[in-house]
Formats: sequence, structure tokens, C-alpha cells
Amino acid sequence: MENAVSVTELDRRSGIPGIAQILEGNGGLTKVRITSPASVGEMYLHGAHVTSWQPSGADEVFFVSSKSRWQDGIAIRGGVPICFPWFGDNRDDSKAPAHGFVRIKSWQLDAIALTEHAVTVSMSTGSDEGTKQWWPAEFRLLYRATFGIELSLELELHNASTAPLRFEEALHSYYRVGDVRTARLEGLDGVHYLDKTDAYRENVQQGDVVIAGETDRIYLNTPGAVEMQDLVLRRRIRVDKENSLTTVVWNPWADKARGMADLGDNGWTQFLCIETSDVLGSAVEVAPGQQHRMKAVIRVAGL
Ligand code: TA6
Repeated sequence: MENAVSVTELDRRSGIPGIAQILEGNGGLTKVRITSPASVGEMYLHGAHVTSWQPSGADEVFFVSSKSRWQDGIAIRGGVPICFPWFGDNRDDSKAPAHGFVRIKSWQLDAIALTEHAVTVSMSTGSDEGTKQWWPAEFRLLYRATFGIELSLELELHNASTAPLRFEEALHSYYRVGDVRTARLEGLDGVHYLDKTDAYRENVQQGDVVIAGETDRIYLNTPGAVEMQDLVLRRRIRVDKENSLTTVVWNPWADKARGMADLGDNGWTQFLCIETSDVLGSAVEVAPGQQHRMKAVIRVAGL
């Protein structure tokens, strides 16, 4: 259910003329559109989902499928889905939504703030009867997206329960590439990873990551940055992070993509998911009343 407040009222309350507008987006979902000198971008209240960021002088950074669904209860295919409080299928309940429930529900728009060179959009969500059917916890989840010459994404969990909370989290970012078959991902050489295409077998990365088939890997103990080289769009995308110990790398390749109605025929060639995350053994535990903030900072440069 979208927020009861009208789009016009939200724009009156939180819009910044010429910089940030709240308007109706795809599927009638409400979005924030950023048009600042440093960058343009878009973020839906549905899933607090960033769907576009284009720093000044650069091309669009994120991929969004032309066949994506745009409706309550279904995740947008592309951009930056937020996976929380579990990653992948729920190991305790096969009927629970994949990647948790926050990417498929409407969030609250809390504020839009203009600083000297950037615009920060703050959204939040929290526990309610709906979430407790899947996860019996009292929590608030804050998300700040700062659109500037770089993009900063901060996901902050506040434990409002009287017991510790343990959860997984991921910014499941679909980075747009000219052709995933010629992209190279640097920064994971020598890192151990679990291969989801091979029953989670543990391997060690040799050199750069190149995509030559279905790729679905969870790189372990990766606190550092990664950088993707795109030989077609002639650019590098760098992802730095804080408080994230796993990096997931995913591309479905042709066969799996054919079974994804919201991806379309050749969509798989145009993105690589590089996911800033804390999953599996790096799941996070937060004491009552405490908080945890995971952050990703994305930058684009020419080759
Ligand atoms: O992050 C990789 C992954 O877990 C893959 O296994 C695949 O399921 C992908 O996420 C997409 O999941 P979704 O539920 O968005 O279709």
C-alpha cells in the first residue's frame, strides 16, 4: 500500500524546486527525481529503491530492465534493491519473499537535504504486523542515498527489541555495462568465495573476475573496494564500502535469463550485480537498543 499522503503534498513538504521533485513514476509508484548540478537520479518509495544515478559528465550507472514490474509486493528488476533481513531464500520458510520483505514494500520519505554539492534523500521503514509474520522483531531501518559526483548509500538498522537481532543485508546493485562478457572486476584476487552455481563449493579467486557463464558467487571477508572495468562504455565503476564483509557477484547468463519474465531477452548482457553485503557467516548481530550501519560509495571514472 503506497503512503496515504498524496504525491502533491509530499512534493510540497519535501521537494526542493529545481533540485528534487516528488512525482508519480512507473506503475503509479511515487518517486523522488534529483536534478542537481552534480548528478541526476531517481529513487522510488517502493523499496527505497534507487533506480537511476548519472553523475555529471557520465552515462547512467545502473541497469533497470525494460520488463521490470512496478507494483506493490514485487521487486523492481534493476537499480539497487535492498535485501533485508535475509539474503536469498528464507531458510526457515519457503513461502517467505526472496531477499527479505523491505524491497517489496513502500517506505516513508523522511527528508531531502541539499548540501553544497549533493542531495541526500532519507527514507525509513520498520516493524509492523506485516513484517512480524516473517521476522518477530521490533526494528527501524533507515536508508540515506546521497546523490552527488559520487553516490553514497547507507543502510542503518536500529534494534528496538529487547533481544539481540541477527540479520543479513545486501545492496543488490545492478551496474550497467556495455557487454558483461568483456567486463572485468578487480580487487578480489586471492579471495575465497562460495560458488552458488556449484552447491556453494569454496574456491579461491585467481586474478580479475571475468563473466563467461552463469556467475553467482559470495566472496568472503572482503572489507575492501572493488573496481569494474567496462571496455565498451570505456569507464571504471569503483565501489568502496564500510561495515560490509561479503561481496556478491551475480549475472544469470542467457539460460537463466530466459526464465526471468522481468528481464527480457538480452538484458543479461547489460549488467553485472556487485552486491555490498553481510550474508551467511557475516550476518550481523546487534544488541538491544544498538545500531549497525553498512555503507557503499560508488564512483565512476573514464578508462
Ligand atoms: O544475488 C544473487 C542472487 O541471490 C541470485 O542467486 C539470484 O537469485 C539473484 O539474487 C536475483 O534474485 P531475485 O529474487 O531478485 O530474482
